[in-house]
Amino acid sequence: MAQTSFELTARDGRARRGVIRTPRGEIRTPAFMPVGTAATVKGMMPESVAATGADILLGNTYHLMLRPGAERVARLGGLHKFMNWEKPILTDSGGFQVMSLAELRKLTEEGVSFRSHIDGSKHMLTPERSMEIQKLLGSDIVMAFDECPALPADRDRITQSMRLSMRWAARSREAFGDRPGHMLFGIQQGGLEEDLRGESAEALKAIGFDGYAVGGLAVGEGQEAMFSCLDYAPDMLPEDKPRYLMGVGKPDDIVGAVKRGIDMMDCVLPSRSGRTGQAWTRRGQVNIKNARHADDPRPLDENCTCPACRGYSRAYLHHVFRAGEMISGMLLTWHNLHYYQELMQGMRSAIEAGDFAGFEADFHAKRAEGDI
Ligand code: PRF
Ligand code: ZN
Repeated sequence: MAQTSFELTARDGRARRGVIRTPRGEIRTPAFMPVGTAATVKGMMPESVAATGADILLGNTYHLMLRPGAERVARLGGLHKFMNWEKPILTDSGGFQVMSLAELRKLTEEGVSFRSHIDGSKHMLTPERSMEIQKLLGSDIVMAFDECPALPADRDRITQSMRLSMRWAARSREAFGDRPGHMLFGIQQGGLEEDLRGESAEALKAIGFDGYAVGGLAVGEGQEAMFSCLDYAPDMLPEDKPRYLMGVGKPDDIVGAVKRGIDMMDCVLPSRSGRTGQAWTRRGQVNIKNARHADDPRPLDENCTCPACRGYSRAYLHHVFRAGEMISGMLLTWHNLHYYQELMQGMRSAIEAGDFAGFEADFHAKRAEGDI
């Protein structure tokens, strides 16, 4: 019997409400996955991440293979045990991070060789090695190994890169094998070219995956271009499988993506911006560094039930940020992740109620009012 499944429970327009079932728990979709790159969501205890409402975390092949090493994590009982997170984990396959972080990269048909950004040591990632690492980590949702060109890129470059990614997708599928309880997702590429997105979708469907990601977006093209692509790209993928938009995004990107049929997303934004003094609220972005908060006894958002908003004033959050105290990043990250999860819950409820349009209108109206 298959130990994983995806069920769609409601739809409203192109927006979808569903559930992914895995042996480690259910993932309510649309889902936002906090990023736990180095076996931690920076500044958060795993139980706190769970308390924000997250059903699943994202981990990274690239970072974990370099430090502490996939074989070591496996010897220590796998990533879930290592980081004390028992719910599902999705791992990215590494190619994207190699291209943005590693040094002396060399791309061939076989894979990509590179030097570590940490200590300069030499490594090679191939579809086969990426599948092996993700298995050693014990990832529940494994991503196919792909290449993602930065945009803008010329059509020829995007075509060659997409076709290479599709050959790697077939090798990923072959190397992954049959692993009950674990899912393998393919990644659509093709830049902003509709026909290439279509060719990529057909190649992936012919191979057959448990879920399908839209890759290659949010790489410098801007929101309008990304939405134009999302007007057609998700519909090229199988209806009955989860669709994951990789590396997205700001709250308004997320709402626009869900409206266009996306079921899963991840982004470092809520956690990273928490550490740089940026908070996200229903009224938009708040920069806690700003001097206007220094005497403000009110919480970041009086309607928010997170620990940062229940227990602390803007004045305090401003002070601890200015003073460089660790609690600053902890509280703002908690608030931001709580806000993101509340946004997802709001969309899930709106889809169930058949009122995604009403949700979207409220979302934009509240932001237009601006911070109090
Ligand atoms: N491929 C992989 N990881 C990714 C991307 C991709 O295209 C993106 C693009 N936004 C983020 N993370 N494997
Ligand atoms: Zn809050």
